[in-house]
Amino acid sequence: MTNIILLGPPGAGKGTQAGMLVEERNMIQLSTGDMLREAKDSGTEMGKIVADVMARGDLVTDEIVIGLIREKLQGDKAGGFIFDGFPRTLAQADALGELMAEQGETLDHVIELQVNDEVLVERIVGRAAEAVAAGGTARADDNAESLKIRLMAYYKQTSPLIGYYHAKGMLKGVDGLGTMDGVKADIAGVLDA
Ligand code: B4P
Repeated sequence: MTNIILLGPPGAGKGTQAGMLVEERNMIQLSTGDMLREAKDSGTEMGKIVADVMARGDLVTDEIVIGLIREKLQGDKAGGFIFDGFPRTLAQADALGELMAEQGETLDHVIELQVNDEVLVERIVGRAAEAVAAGGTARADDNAESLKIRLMAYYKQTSPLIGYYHAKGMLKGVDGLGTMDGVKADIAGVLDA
Protein backbone atom coordinates (compact mmCIF):
# COMPACT_ATOMS: atom_id res chain seq x y z
CA MET A 1 0.00 0.00 0.00
CA THR A 2 1.28 3.45 -0.93
CA ASN A 3 0.00 6.79 0.38
CA ILE A 4 0.89 9.91 -1.60
CA ILE A 5 0.17 13.61 -1.76
CA LEU A 6 -0.18 15.37 -5.12
CA LEU A 7 0.91 18.94 -4.58
CA GLY A 8 0.77 21.77 -7.09
CA PRO A 9 -1.02 24.94 -8.13
CA PRO A 10 -4.53 24.98 -9.66
CA GLY A 11 -4.39 23.37 -13.09
CA ALA A 12 -1.12 21.51 -12.41
CA GLY A 13 -2.84 18.21 -13.13
CA LYS A 14 -3.49 16.87 -9.63
CA GLY A 15 -7.05 15.72 -10.30
CA THR A 16 -6.11 14.41 -13.75
CA GLN A 17 -3.21 12.30 -12.49
CA ALA A 18 -5.11 11.12 -9.42
CA GLY A 19 -7.84 9.78 -11.71
CA MET A 20 -5.29 7.77 -13.67
CA LEU A 21 -3.72 6.35 -10.49
CA VAL A 22 -7.16 5.22 -9.30
CA GLU A 23 -7.67 3.34 -12.58
CA GLU A 24 -4.28 1.70 -12.68
CA ARG A 25 -3.28 1.12 -9.08
CA ASN A 26 -6.56 0.67 -7.25
CA MET A 27 -5.77 3.65 -5.06
CA ILE A 28 -8.37 5.83 -3.34
CA GLN A 29 -8.52 9.48 -4.49
CA LEU A 30 -9.28 11.93 -1.71
CA SER A 31 -9.93 15.25 -3.48
CA THR A 32 -11.02 17.93 -1.04
CA GLY A 33 -12.09 20.06 -4.04
CA ASP A 34 -14.48 17.30 -5.20
CA MET A 35 -15.78 16.75 -1.66
CA LEU A 36 -16.48 20.47 -1.24
CA ARG A 37 -18.18 20.72 -4.67
CA GLU A 38 -20.34 17.73 -3.73
CA ALA A 39 -21.36 19.43 -0.47
CA LYS A 40 -22.14 22.61 -2.39
CA ASP A 41 -24.22 20.81 -5.07
CA SER A 42 -26.21 18.84 -2.52
CA GLY A 43 -27.06 22.05 -0.66
CA THR A 44 -25.85 20.92 2.78
CA GLU A 45 -25.23 23.57 5.47
CA MET A 46 -21.52 23.18 4.90
CA GLY A 47 -22.04 23.45 1.15
CA LYS A 48 -23.80 26.79 1.61
CA ILE A 49 -20.93 28.08 3.74
CA VAL A 50 -18.19 27.08 1.27
CA ALA A 51 -19.88 28.03 -2.03
CA ASP A 52 -18.93 31.72 -2.00
CA VAL A 53 -15.42 31.10 -0.70
CA MET A 54 -14.73 28.58 -3.47
CA ALA A 55 -16.27 30.69 -6.25
CA ARG A 56 -14.05 33.58 -5.17
CA GLY A 57 -10.95 31.35 -5.28
CA ASP A 58 -10.08 31.55 -1.58
CA LEU A 59 -9.30 28.59 0.65
CA VAL A 60 -12.02 27.02 2.76
CA THR A 61 -11.23 26.88 6.52
CA ASP A 62 -8.78 24.27 7.78
CA GLU A 63 -11.40 23.00 10.22
CA ILE A 64 -13.84 22.07 7.45
CA VAL A 65 -11.37 20.30 5.16
CA ILE A 66 -9.58 18.48 7.98
CA GLY A 67 -13.00 17.22 9.14
CA LEU A 68 -13.72 15.89 5.64
CA ILE A 69 -10.40 14.06 5.43
CA ARG A 70 -10.68 12.66 8.96
CA GLU A 71 -13.95 11.01 7.98
CA LYS A 72 -12.56 9.50 4.75
CA LEU A 73 -9.51 8.02 6.45
CA GLN A 74 -11.81 5.72 8.44
CA GLY A 75 -13.05 4.13 5.19
CA ASP A 76 -11.65 1.71 2.61
CA LYS A 77 -7.88 2.05 2.10
CA ALA A 78 -7.51 -0.24 -0.98
CA GLY A 79 -4.09 0.28 -2.59
CA GLY A 80 -3.48 3.46 -0.60
CA PHE A 81 -4.62 7.07 -0.54
CA ILE A 82 -3.94 9.81 -3.05
CA PHE A 83 -4.37 13.16 -1.33
CA ASP A 84 -5.40 15.47 -4.17
CA GLY A 85 -5.51 19.16 -3.21
CA PHE A 86 -4.94 18.39 0.47
CA PRO A 87 -3.05 19.58 2.45
CA ARG A 88 -3.07 23.20 1.26
CA THR A 89 -1.80 24.90 4.45
CA LEU A 90 0.83 24.07 7.06
CA ALA A 91 -1.94 23.48 9.64
CA GLN A 92 -3.53 20.94 7.28
CA ALA A 93 -0.15 19.23 6.78
CA ASP A 94 0.36 18.91 10.54
CA ALA A 95 -3.19 17.56 10.94
CA LEU A 96 -2.66 15.00 8.16
CA GLY A 97 0.51 13.75 9.85
CA GLU A 98 -1.40 13.25 13.09
CA LEU A 99 -4.41 11.59 11.43
CA MET A 100 -2.18 9.17 9.52
CA ALA A 101 -0.29 8.27 12.70
CA GLU A 102 -3.61 7.60 14.47
CA GLN A 103 -4.49 5.16 11.67
CA GLY A 104 -1.05 3.50 11.84
CA GLU A 105 -0.37 4.76 8.30
CA THR A 106 2.61 6.55 6.80
CA LEU A 107 2.95 8.99 3.94
CA ASP A 108 5.28 7.58 1.31
CA HIS A 109 5.74 10.36 -1.25
CA VAL A 110 4.82 13.98 -1.80
CA ILE A 111 4.80 14.62 -5.54
CA GLU A 112 5.02 18.24 -6.58
CA LEU A 113 3.68 18.83 -10.09
CA GLN A 114 5.64 21.75 -11.52
CA VAL A 115 3.88 23.96 -14.09
CA ASN A 116 4.39 27.65 -14.86
CA ASP A 117 1.61 30.22 -14.42
CA GLU A 118 1.16 30.81 -18.15
CA VAL A 119 0.27 27.16 -18.79
CA LEU A 120 -1.92 26.99 -15.66
CA VAL A 121 -4.02 29.88 -16.94
CA GLU A 122 -4.27 28.29 -20.42
CA ARG A 123 -5.45 24.96 -18.93
CA ILE A 124 -8.05 26.46 -16.62
CA VAL A 125 -9.43 28.77 -19.30
CA GLY A 126 -9.42 25.75 -21.67
CA ARG A 127 -11.34 23.62 -19.16
CA ALA A 128 -13.98 26.35 -18.78
CA ALA A 129 -14.35 26.70 -22.57
CA GLU A 130 -14.64 22.91 -23.01
CA ALA A 131 -17.40 22.69 -20.40
CA VAL A 132 -19.41 25.41 -22.14
CA ALA A 133 -18.81 23.90 -25.61
CA ALA A 134 -20.15 20.57 -24.29
CA GLY A 135 -23.40 22.32 -23.34
CA GLY A 136 -22.66 22.52 -19.61
CA THR A 137 -21.44 25.29 -17.37
CA ALA A 138 -17.90 26.07 -16.31
CA ARG A 139 -16.83 25.58 -12.69
CA ALA A 140 -17.70 28.71 -10.71
CA ASP A 141 -14.00 29.30 -9.97
CA ASP A 142 -12.66 28.62 -13.48
CA ASN A 143 -12.53 32.27 -14.57
CA ALA A 144 -9.67 34.76 -14.82
CA GLU A 145 -10.61 36.71 -11.68
CA SER A 146 -10.97 33.70 -9.36
CA LEU A 147 -7.89 32.08 -10.85
CA LYS A 148 -5.79 35.10 -9.86
CA ILE A 149 -6.94 34.63 -6.25
CA ARG A 150 -6.42 30.83 -6.42
CA LEU A 151 -2.84 31.35 -7.60
CA MET A 152 -2.20 33.93 -4.86
CA ALA A 153 -3.58 31.51 -2.27
CA TYR A 154 -1.32 28.80 -3.66
CA TYR A 155 1.88 30.85 -3.52
CA LYS A 156 1.10 32.34 -0.11
CA GLN A 157 -0.53 29.47 1.80
CA THR A 158 0.32 26.23 -0.02
CA SER A 159 3.81 26.63 -1.50
CA PRO A 160 5.45 26.63 2.00
CA LEU A 161 4.54 22.92 2.02
CA ILE A 162 7.29 22.34 -0.55
CA GLY A 163 9.95 23.27 2.04
CA TYR A 164 8.02 21.46 4.79
CA TYR A 165 8.04 18.12 2.97
CA HIS A 166 11.50 18.65 1.49
CA ALA A 167 12.84 18.95 5.04
CA LYS A 168 11.20 15.59 5.83
CA GLY A 169 12.92 14.02 2.79
CA MET A 170 9.57 13.21 1.18
CA LEU A 171 9.36 15.67 -1.70
CA LYS A 172 9.72 14.54 -5.33
CA GLY A 173 9.41 17.14 -8.08
CA VAL A 174 7.78 16.06 -11.36
CA ASP A 175 7.66 18.23 -14.49
CA GLY A 176 3.93 18.75 -15.11
CA LEU A 177 4.37 20.34 -18.53
CA GLY A 178 4.47 17.13 -20.56
CA THR A 179 1.52 15.24 -21.99
CA MET A 180 -0.84 13.60 -19.49
CA ASP A 181 0.72 10.20 -20.28
CA GLY A 182 4.22 11.63 -20.03
CA VAL A 183 3.51 13.05 -16.57
CA LYS A 184 1.88 9.76 -15.60
CA ALA A 185 5.07 7.87 -16.58
CA ASP A 186 7.21 10.22 -14.49
CA ILE A 187 4.95 9.70 -11.46
CA ALA A 188 5.13 5.93 -12.00
CA GLY A 189 8.92 6.29 -11.98
CA VAL A 190 8.73 7.81 -8.50
CA LEU A 191 6.25 5.25 -7.16
CA ASP A 192 8.09 2.23 -8.57
CA ALA A 193 11.63 3.36 -7.74
P1 B4P B 1 -9.49 21.84 -6.56
O1 B4P B 1 -10.69 21.07 -6.89
O2 B4P B 1 -8.37 21.10 -5.88
O3 B4P B 1 -9.02 22.54 -7.93
P2 B4P B 1 -7.65 22.68 -8.74
O4 B4P B 1 -6.51 23.03 -7.82
O5 B4P B 1 -7.92 23.62 -9.85
O6 B4P B 1 -7.29 21.29 -9.32
P3 B4P B 1 -8.02 20.33 -10.37
O7 B4P B 1 -7.73 18.97 -9.82
O8 B4P B 1 -9.42 20.67 -10.60
O9 B4P B 1 -7.34 20.60 -11.75
P4 B4P B 1 -6.22 19.80 -12.57
O10 B4P B 1 -4.98 20.44 -12.11
O11 B4P B 1 -6.25 18.32 -12.49
O12 B4P B 1 -9.86 23.07 -5.61
C1 B4P B 1 -10.90 23.95 -5.89
C2 B4P B 1 -11.20 24.88 -4.68
O13 B4P B 1 -11.66 24.10 -3.55
C3 B4P B 1 -10.03 25.67 -4.10
O14 B4P B 1 -9.77 26.87 -4.80
C4 B4P B 1 -10.55 25.94 -2.64
O15 B4P B 1 -11.49 26.96 -2.61
C5 B4P B 1 -11.23 24.64 -2.29
N1 B4P B 1 -10.34 23.67 -1.63
C6 B4P B 1 -10.00 22.45 -2.12
N2 B4P B 1 -9.17 21.81 -1.27
C7 B4P B 1 -8.96 22.65 -0.23
C8 B4P B 1 -8.16 22.57 0.96
N3 B4P B 1 -7.42 21.49 1.23
N4 B4P B 1 -8.17 23.63 1.82
C9 B4P B 1 -8.92 24.70 1.58
N5 B4P B 1 -9.68 24.85 0.47
C10 B4P B 1 -9.70 23.84 -0.43
O16 B4P B 1 -6.58 20.08 -14.10
C11 B4P B 1 -6.88 21.33 -14.64
C12 B4P B 1 -7.01 21.25 -16.18
O17 B4P B 1 -5.73 20.98 -16.77
C13 B4P B 1 -7.93 20.17 -16.70
O18 B4P B 1 -8.74 20.72 -17.70
C14 B4P B 1 -7.03 19.10 -17.28
O19 B4P B 1 -7.60 18.43 -18.36
C15 B4P B 1 -5.83 19.92 -17.74
N6 B4P B 1 -4.58 19.16 -17.67
C16 B4P B 1 -4.12 18.45 -16.61
N7 B4P B 1 -2.94 17.88 -16.92
C17 B4P B 1 -2.60 18.27 -18.20
C18 B4P B 1 -1.49 18.02 -19.07
N8 B4P B 1 -0.44 17.27 -18.70
N9 B4P B 1 -1.51 18.59 -20.31
C19 B4P B 1 -2.55 19.35 -20.69
N10 B4P B 1 -3.64 19.63 -19.92
C20 B4P B 1 -3.67 19.08 -18.67
